[in-house]
Amino acid sequence: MKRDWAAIIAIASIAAAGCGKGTAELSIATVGDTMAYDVSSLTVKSGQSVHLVLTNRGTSQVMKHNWVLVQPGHEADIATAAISAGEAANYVPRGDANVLASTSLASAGATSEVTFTAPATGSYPYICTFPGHSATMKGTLVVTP
Ligand SMILES: [Cu+2]
Repeated sequence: MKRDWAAIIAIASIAAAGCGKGTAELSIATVGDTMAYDVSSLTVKSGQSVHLVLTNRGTSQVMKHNWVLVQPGHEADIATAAISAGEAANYVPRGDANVLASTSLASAGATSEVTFTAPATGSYPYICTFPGHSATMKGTLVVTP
């Protein structure tokens, strides 16, 4: 019986670890009420499951933030498309292939989160697509092999 439990635990451990990469738990926050993230670079492994939590540390009730991972070179066009998408869509152009992952909008003092699979090895920009924020509210997700 003891041996059976050991086998079950071993199998469960392997399942939890997936292909040995596990889930990357990432946290990012706003710098108070400024249009900036507190982290300008995040690193994960390609194919890894990523769980990112965005915390809005601001107090302004009119300024919300999100976290949008985009294909390199598409920061500007996604930011423009986001305005057309509007607040009801969390300022995320749904169905746009250049959006790789996105959280919903986080109001002051709140969090929003997303779980996604890390893309191929490379460097991917992340931006806040709340109107006017993407020029300064940005960073890079580095995906390693
Ligand atoms: Cu923002």
